[in-house]
Amino acid sequence: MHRVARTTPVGYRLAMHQPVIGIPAGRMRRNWDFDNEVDGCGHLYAQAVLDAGGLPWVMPLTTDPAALDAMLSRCDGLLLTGGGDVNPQRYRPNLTDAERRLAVGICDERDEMEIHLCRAAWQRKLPVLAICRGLQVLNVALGGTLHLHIDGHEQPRNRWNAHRLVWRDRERWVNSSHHQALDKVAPELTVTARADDGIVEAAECRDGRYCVGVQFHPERLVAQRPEEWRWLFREFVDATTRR
Ligand SMILES: [Mn+2]
Repeated sequence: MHRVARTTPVGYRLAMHQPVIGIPAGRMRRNWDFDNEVDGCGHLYAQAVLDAGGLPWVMPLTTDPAALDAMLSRCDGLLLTGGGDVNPQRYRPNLTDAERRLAVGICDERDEMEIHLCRAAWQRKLPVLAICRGLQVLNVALGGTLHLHIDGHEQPRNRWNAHRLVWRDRERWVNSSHHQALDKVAPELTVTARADDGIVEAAECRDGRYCVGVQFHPERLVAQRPEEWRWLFREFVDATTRR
């Protein structure tokens, strides 16, 4: 795989062997084509991958393991995006009704797809960047659990400076659009950033491969403050070219 030059125009970069970054879609549930629902991902995720020199590929929802393995075999990296809650039955077997009511926006099909992709990517040592729900899915897929609800991290507006954290030896300000967070951290992951209240904001693998999860939304931060946040998607896309 070629290393992608940063200063060349997008058209030139598209002509080269760009690393393909698989982005599992969410179900949008727009009923504009009778029962033919729409699968998609937020524009800023794809834009951030393009900006970093990767070729984003939105993977439509399916739970067929053979299809998922075939899709993943075409990917150089996997980007897991934000969305609704993981069905808590996946990590908490004796769920009460009150606990069940805390979950928002469950899509079992998407859980199934993304958990399968996480485990398959892990086996293949495929680079993974997991954002918000993506970090939560990754943690559950690798054996961790989640807090069903936390206070103070669901900002009504898309503020770039909702709260601070220290990550990669620097103080940074991040946005915050989540009402769940990592509880028991999966054995393969280690916490690398927490908010001041102790909530896990970043977790990464222990063994040197590229597997990074963040609880905030860098795709929005890249759009708002590119000079501060471009490095993260570039680091991810660069890791896919080193395998
Ligand atoms: Mn937060």
